[in-house]
Amino acid sequence: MSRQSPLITVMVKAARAAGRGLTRDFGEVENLQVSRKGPGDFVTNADHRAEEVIYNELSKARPGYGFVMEERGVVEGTDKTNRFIVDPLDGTLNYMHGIPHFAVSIGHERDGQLHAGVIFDVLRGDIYWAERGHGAWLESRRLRVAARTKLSQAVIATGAPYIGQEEERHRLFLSELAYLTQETTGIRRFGSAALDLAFVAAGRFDGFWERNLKPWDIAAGIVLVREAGGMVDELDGGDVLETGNILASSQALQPRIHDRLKAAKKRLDAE
Ligand code: 2AM
Ligand code: CA
Ligand code: CA
Ligand code: CA
Repeated sequence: MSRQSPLITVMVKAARAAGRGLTRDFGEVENLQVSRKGPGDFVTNADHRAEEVIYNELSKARPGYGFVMEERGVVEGTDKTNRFIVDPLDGTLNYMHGIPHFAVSIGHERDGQLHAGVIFDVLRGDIYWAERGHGAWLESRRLRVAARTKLSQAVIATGAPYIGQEEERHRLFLSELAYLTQETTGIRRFGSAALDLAFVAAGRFDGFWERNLKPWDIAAGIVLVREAGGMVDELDGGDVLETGNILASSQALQPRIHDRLKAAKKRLDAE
């Protein structure tokens, strides 16, 4: 049973509408207007345009709902129980460089709990969606996290820190990478946290970890992974939407990856 609820239908429509603009402008990278939010943190007119389209679509279909958006920030709603968490373009750096790997991510929170998520893999045309209690889906195909139980057979995705972040963060990442490259089949770094999580839900990646992400990077993906039977945790035991330090994988692999990441941190602390 893959019938989308009215809420999911609305979220999918907004994601597709934003995707049309992103697809149209993708070939025209030389015309992009780019500005800088930090030393390695860019935003383009394509990000802003996509966010505008999503905001207009969603606020028309669900008046009163609140919003948390990467570029516009928080828009308080009159409805205090429902809120959308929006990343209009996840993978801006890929987009700017003409690398065909980026997504639209729309999460939905109800009563302070993640409730639904839609991730649109724009260039492949794939809609990933999930709603609490109704499973995770790629179009009409039910998703399950991978069944592999051995770390030695696992492909794990991650995201690296970038220019402008503290040296400590870079050192921790390199330590984590050193542990996991030695014990897994492969490590991947594709540059869109939303798609990394969608790929975990789809059983392509066996796991994904990254630190310091924002709620809009991961809200939709968390619902997808959980509804695909996987686990999502904060790396040091806190609230994952607050810290953005995320580990997602299957029930079987989660403790194994966690153990290796902890060892990597301990090793660094002991140095
Ligand atoms: P973004 O493209 O929406 O900004 C990949 O590691 C994740 O981190 C992506 O979800 C990306 O989201 C975000 N990201 C990548 N480089 C970044 C940077 N320099 N500053 C802020 N966020 C970044
Ligand atoms: Ca950004
Ligand atoms: Ca993002
Ligand atoms: Ca973004």
